[in-house]
Amino acid sequence: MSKNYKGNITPKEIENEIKTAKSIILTVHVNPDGDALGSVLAFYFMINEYCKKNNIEKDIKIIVDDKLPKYMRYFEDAKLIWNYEKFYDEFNKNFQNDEKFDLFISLDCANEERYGRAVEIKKLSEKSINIDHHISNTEHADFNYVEDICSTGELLYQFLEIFGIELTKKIAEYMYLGIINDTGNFRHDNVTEKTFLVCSKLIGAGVNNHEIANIIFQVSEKKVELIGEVYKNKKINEKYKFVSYYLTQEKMKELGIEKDDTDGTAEMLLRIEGMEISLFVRENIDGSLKGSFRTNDKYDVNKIASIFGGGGHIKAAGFKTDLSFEEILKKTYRELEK
Ligand SMILES: [Mn+2]
Repeated sequence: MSKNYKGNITPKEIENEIKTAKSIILTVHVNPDGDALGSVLAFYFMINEYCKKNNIEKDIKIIVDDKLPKYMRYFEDAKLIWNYEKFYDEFNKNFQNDEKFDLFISLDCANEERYGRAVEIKKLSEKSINIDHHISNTEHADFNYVEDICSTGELLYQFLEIFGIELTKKIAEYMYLGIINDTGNFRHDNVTEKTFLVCSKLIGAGVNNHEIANIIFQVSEKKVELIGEVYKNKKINEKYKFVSYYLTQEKMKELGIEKDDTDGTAEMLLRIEGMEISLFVRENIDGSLKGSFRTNDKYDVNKIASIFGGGGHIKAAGFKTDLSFEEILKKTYRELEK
C-alpha cells in the first residue's frame, strides 16, 4: 500500500464490492476533464473485462451531470456516457422510485459537490465508493480510496492486477488520456518514476501518444482569440508575482467560446516568465465564479483555494464561489501576505 494512501478501503476490497454488485453507477466531477473522462472509461472497460473473465454479468452505467468537452467527439466510447438529465428521464420512466442501485462509484471527485446532480443517484444507491487523487478529498463515500498521485488514470493501473485482467489497448488509451491531462503532458512536477513506468506499459499496449496529445492539447481558432485576450488583459501583482485574469459571460459570448475552451488558462498564465502564482476566474451562467489557481514552488494553492471552499493539490487547485472577483483578489492577497 502506498504511504500516500488515505481512506477506509483497499483496492482488493473494492474488487470485492464490485464482484457482488449487480448494478453499478460510475460518475465523475462536473466540468469533466481528460482525467475524469479517461478514468471513468478506463474503469468501465476494466470492470467489463473483469466480468468477461469471471463469466458474470453486471449492469454498469456511466453518468455525468455536465456536457463533455468538445474533444471527446474523437473518442467513440464517449457515447457510453449518459448525461444526467437524459438518464434521469429514462430512469423515471422505467424504474420504481424506490429501486436502488447496488454500487455508486465516483472517480476524480474531491468532494460531494463535485458530483453535481449525480448526488441524487448516490442517494438511491446501496453503497458508495470514492476513488480519487486529490489531497483535499473529503472522504465523502461509504468507502474511500485516495492516493496522492498525479492522476486518477495512474491510480487505476493497479486494478489490472487486482482484477486479474490484461491491459487492452482501449483501457491503456483512456488511462493515458487521464495521465497526460493531469500532468500537462508530463510537464508538471506530479510526474514520478512510477508515472513513466505505467506509461511505458500503456505505450507497450499500443497507445499512440502523439494522437492523444494532439486531441486534447490542440487549440481551436476561437481559443487562440481567448489566449490573446487573456495575455493582453491579465493583471500582474509584482509584489507576489501573481498573475490573474477574470473572464465574464459577456466576454465569452463576444468571443463565441464555451467553458471547455477555457481549460488550461491558469497554466497558460503561470507560463509568463517570473510568475509564481496564477489565478484564472470564469463567470458561470448562474453568476457564480469558478476559479483555478496554479503555482510553482512558493505557495500552497490547495490551502488558498480552501478559503473559498475549494481545494485540489498543492500546485493546482480550484473553487467555486459567490464572491466577486475583487473580493477573491483581496482575500488571496491577504493569504499571500502570510
Ligand atoms: Mn484528476
